[in-house]
Amino acid sequence: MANKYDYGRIEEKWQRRWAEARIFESRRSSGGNKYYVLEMLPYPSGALHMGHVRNYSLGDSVARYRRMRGHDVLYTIGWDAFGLPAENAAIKNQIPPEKWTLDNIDRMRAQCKRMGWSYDWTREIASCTPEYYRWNQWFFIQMFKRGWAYKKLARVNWCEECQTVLANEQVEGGRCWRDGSKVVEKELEQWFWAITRYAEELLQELDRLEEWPEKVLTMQRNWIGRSTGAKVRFAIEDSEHSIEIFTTRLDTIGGATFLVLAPEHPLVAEWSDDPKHGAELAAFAQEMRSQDREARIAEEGEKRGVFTGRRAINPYTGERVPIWVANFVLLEYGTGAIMAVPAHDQRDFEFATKYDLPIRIVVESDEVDAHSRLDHAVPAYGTVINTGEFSGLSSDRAQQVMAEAAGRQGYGEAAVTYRLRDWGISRQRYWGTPIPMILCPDCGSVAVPEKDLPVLLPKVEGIPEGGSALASIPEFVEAACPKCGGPARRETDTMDTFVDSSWYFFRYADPHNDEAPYDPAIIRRWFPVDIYIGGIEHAVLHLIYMRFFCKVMRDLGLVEFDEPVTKLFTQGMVIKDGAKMSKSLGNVVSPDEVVRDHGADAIRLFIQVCAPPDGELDWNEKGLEGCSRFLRRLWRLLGRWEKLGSPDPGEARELSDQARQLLRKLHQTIRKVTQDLERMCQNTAISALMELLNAASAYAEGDDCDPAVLGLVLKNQALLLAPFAPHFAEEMWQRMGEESFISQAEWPDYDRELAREEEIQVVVQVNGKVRSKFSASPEISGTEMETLALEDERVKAHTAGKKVRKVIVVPKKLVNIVVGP
Ligand code: ANZ
Ligand code: ZN
Repeated sequence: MANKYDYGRIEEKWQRRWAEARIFESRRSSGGNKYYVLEMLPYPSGALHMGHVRNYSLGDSVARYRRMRGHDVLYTIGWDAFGLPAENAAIKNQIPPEKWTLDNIDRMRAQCKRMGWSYDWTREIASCTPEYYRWNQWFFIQMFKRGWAYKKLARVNWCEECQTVLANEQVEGGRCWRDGSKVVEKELEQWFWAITRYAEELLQELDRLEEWPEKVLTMQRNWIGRSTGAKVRFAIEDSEHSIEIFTTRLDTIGGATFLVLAPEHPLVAEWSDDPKHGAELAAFAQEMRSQDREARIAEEGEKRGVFTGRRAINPYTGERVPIWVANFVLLEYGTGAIMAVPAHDQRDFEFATKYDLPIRIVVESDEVDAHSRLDHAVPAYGTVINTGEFSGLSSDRAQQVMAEAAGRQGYGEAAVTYRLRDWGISRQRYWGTPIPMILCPDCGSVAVPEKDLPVLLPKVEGIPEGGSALASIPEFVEAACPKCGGPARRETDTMDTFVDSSWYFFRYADPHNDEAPYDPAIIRRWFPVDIYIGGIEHAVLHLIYMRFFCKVMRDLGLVEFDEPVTKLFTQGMVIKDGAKMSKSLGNVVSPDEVVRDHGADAIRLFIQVCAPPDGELDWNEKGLEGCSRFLRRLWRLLGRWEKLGSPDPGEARELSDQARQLLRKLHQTIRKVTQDLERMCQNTAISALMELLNAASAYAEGDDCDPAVLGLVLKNQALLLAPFAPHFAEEMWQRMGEESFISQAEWPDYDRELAREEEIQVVVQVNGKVRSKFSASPEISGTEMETLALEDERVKAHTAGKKVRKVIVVPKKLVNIVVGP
């Protein structure tokens, strides 16, 4: 007798049945509606954490709901399986990274299955398999052929702790995003992908991502960092060189009292053998190289610099101005050199004050005129002064006219710059995708022929501490040049693992293709992704790379769309006792234990009901216990209905008042859960189901209980619960006599009439005295209320012959008519 709610047995039973019947394997029937639910793929660290449980429970509720709505759903999972932790574990315990990773995947796969998430397991992928990473290599070669992958000597962010290069995106406040240790600069030959080719498009299309959170769009806009202005070349006195500067305020160039180069600017190195200033220049450049970049450019940071001994000529005014080198100018931005306008730029002002350089006002505004004494810079726009023929123009107009003049004379032009840099993808690590290039002493960099892909990552037993493991494997390094056949060396760097996560969801659609990354015809059927659920921490890293990759694919002729994801949903963090749940803080709650003590359905319900999905979730045992209790109560109510003889739910007798009220509650609940799922408010949807249980329990206890009505409510309760607590719902469904899976049942419709509140009572006053009442539908509008009130016979008796001065309507409650002579 199924008396007690035995979640362990029930969950195991339905997971087995789903797998046997293979009901979650995606098939795309022609003509059907598709729905692609995507979640950020996990890193296989060895165990699921609550952040995963939250992310994937939300995704699963959407996938299950969509299937019940009749969509062909694509929903699966993969593993972001390359990366440093595997290597660190290998160094520590001498386990091969591959074994460590695959074992972790096995453990986490079992955890996922125990949660009952409805993945199509035939599509599971792991990025560390040659079947997957060979396509990373293939994409690399396609880009190389077109010049979109290129090698250059680059000053890179180097993490001593990880012994590797980090992309700009992976440096947070001058520190490594992974271990928080300080990042230093180093010069190395690196491979780059030309993401800046797409800077403008990546920026413009943000406006079309209407279903992405504004916060993410803003972060991407700032990351891309578009600035419009001009480039101007200043000739250097007694030299054939010139210095090109970038400015957003060409209108202020008359006030440029000196130029400033970044310490890494090529001219600085060139001038370091100058007998008078060279030593000082070299020392300063050297010191800057080892300094924290963030600190160097911080607004409030100390401005420091040295004079080069050289001068340049302002092409607009002919003025000779000194050239300095300073910490606050960065090589990578603009042109790596600026004109300093201390009167109108605060950093320049501080620098000029410190080194006693001239400050000249060249823009008059409400705040300054030509004679003001400045104690800070005034960046306001206004009217240009002290600038020859351009004096008298507005700032805006001056910028335009001056750029045109520069173009005509050939010393400058209007220009746009971006903060976005090309994506450095080389990593000096073992556990990643080998870059498919061969370096030949005669032919240079030669791509591995496509027929020789994949370039397999050689198996290793352990990992040597520091440096690149691949470089120390001669069988890997030594290769014949594909062009001339001569002896050559294989590239020993591997790719940034963000490459793997840039396109995995394309592979999900066609995961076993061994002739191409995917069949474009299959992509056409499933794309774009309808909803992508994951953490906000990926707002600029992964979510820009993934958009970039889609554009590359488009330009390779593989896909026809520009953007891969229609709706982005960022779920909030899971915290405990006010802090992020994390191993290092020791406040982790293990999903395994919760599943053991409460069941998968209870934890899934709890993690969705206890906070709005996009807000922070504070873990608490009480709420979890509440969800268990809810399931046990529903279980008992089902038992009661069975005791009443399990009458066919359809066969209701004449409806009593209580029955009508309960049915109204049911239809309101169907409406609410449906609407809430559409707008990702799982929390309020589940609360509504809890309320429905309260109403149904009260009804069942009344003398007037019609078991057929109760049955009807319970059946719908099961359907509505199926996206959140699917095992429980299946069991209920079966006990109520259904033979097919509830997971494949149709989502219930609500009846508008039935869902409507009973009529409301409207009070009508004339000059503040109650004169009448009438009943109306709860949907009545204010104007309808007014009309009905004025037409009411009893009201007319009090308004006849008088003038209506004013009508005050309190929606759904009251109309007060003010009359006078
Ligand atoms: C003169 C000037 C006058 C400037 C003025 C600003 C205000 P955004 O808006 O961020 O693009 N700049 C240019 N390249 C730089 C570099 N490599 N390192 C540090 N600063 C650099 O900023 C553009 C402005 O930042 C440029 O316009 C330049 O200073 C400075 F009243 O030129 B401006
Ligand atoms: Zn060669």
